Amino acid sequence: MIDLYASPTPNVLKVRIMLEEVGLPYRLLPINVWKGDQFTDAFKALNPNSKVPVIVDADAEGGPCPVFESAAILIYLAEKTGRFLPAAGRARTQVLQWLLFQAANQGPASGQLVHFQRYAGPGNDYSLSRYKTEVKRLYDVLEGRLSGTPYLAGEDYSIADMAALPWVLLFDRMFSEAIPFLKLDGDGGTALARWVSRCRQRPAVERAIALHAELKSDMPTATEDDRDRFFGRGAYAAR
Ligand SMILES: N[C@@H](CCC(=O)N[C@@H](CS)C(=O)NCC(=O)O)C(=O)O
Repeated sequence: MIDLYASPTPNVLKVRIMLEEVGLPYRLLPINVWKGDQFTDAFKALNPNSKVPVIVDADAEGGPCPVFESAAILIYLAEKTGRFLPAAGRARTQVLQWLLFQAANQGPASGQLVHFQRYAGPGNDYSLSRYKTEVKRLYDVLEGRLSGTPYLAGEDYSIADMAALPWVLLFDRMFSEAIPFLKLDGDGGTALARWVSRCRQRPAVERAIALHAELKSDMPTATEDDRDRFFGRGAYAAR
């Protein structure tokens, strides 16, 4: 059994897609990041960086194995099951390259765009523009790649696709009215939109998306102090 420490967020959805794809039994343990569950000693023993997702694989060789960072979790599950990551050679390098592109670029820039578009409020135009521009640049990189191959790593669907898909879906749903380039315009449109449709034809992807949508955000019940702690501002800002 795998325990998945979770909140209703894109980084967790990546792992859920993989778990649904490979069919390993798992159980969800909700973490209320707005109330600070991620800062407890028990959680920090699993992830000293205080973020979800985290998994604990109870059936790992040598005893229960905790893994944090969504890309590391995807690699762990791929190696455990022998699926969605070739064992060696160029094909493996391609998957790891696009997986790390996601983890080092699309993920962080998208997180900052959410922050400045949704939470930071007035007076942050420079930062909003900076992250919008960076996400647009990354969309162009994805568009260029997917114009030439059906999936990010080439001919085959892989953990790199599972990593990149959730942010693209979230942005289409959440911000495409305010930021038009984030809109997915269906089968006739961009290579990115066609890739999304291709991924969504997989029953495991649709299942994971539907299950994940049942997880409700704790944000509406967060107090101003909870928000300050979460964003590292006010009394929680570094001095
Ligand atoms: N690079 C990390 C990012 C994880 C991350 O940012 N998780 C967010 C939710 S999507 C979180 O736990 N935030 C809590 C916090 O920042 O205190 C990964 O890919 O796993």
